[in-house]
Amino acid sequence: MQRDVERIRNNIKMLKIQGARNVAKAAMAAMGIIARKSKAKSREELVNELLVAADELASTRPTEPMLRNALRALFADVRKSKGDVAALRKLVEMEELEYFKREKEDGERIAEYGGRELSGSSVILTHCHSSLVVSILERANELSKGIEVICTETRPKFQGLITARQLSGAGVKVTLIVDSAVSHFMKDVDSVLVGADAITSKGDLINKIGTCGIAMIAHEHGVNMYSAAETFKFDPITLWGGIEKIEERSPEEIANPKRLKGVEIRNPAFDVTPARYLTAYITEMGVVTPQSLLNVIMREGIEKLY
Ligand code: RUB
Repeated sequence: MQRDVERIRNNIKMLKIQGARNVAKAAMAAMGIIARKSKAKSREELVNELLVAADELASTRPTEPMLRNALRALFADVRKSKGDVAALRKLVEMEELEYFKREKEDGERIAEYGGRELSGSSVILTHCHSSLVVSILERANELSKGIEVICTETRPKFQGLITARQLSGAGVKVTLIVDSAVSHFMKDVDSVLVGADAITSKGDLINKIGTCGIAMIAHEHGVNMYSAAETFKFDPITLWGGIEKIEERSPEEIANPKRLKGVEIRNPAFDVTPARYLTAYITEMGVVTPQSLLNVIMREGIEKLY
């Protein structure tokens, strides 16, 4: 069991599991593994094992509120529950299943809303790899006479190649470009669509490094800028002025520091795009402007985020 959970944790850290949704799903799967395989003899012992693992998983990617929200929602129900260790095992397994079911349904809804919203765009630019973006673009391709997608390669870890491969495999026309070519191609683009790692109470978007620059270029060209995101990407700490922490990854992902003596290498994984550069979030509740997203989340019940 320990090894399974450690494997999940390392795969998240090494980006073998990447993208906010996949990371949150992997963490919930780890909770399920513990519930099924732990040798804990009492409820307290099992809660403790779950908490230690959840803490370690949550620290793997600091800029992932979806991961934290999923774990927080699980522990809120654990706290409310009664019964012995066997009852707790069942509860955690059920929570895992429910999480997967809801995540799938939300994803399908977002693919449909997004597909319809973007089916009028012939050329769409995307950045990095988002599972939601891929399913929206596949749906838009089905609904229209065929779209063309421009994918950035997404330095330093080249997640854009995953997007390019998946879309091309699904029969979408794909062009791959280097990140710095975005401005050159923007005149041919109808819409930009990216994923989301976190959304703040002001409607600002935190996504893969480079997103903000792309949004500013899109704005300059009058091109629509969308982000696909479940409302579970909303970070409640930002309601009280908490600032989303931006993950800084190893310099080795960029260059070998030994060959660049005296040079500081910085490698932030994400950046913040102000709400004013975004046309709308494509969520499971519909296509919502960044300025009204918080109202929509509040109306639907913010308590699910605790
Ligand atoms: C991935 C990234 C994605 C979001 C959304 O960054 O920025 O746009 O996580 O993905 P990394 P999804 O590769 O560093 O994890 O829509 O699948 O949740």
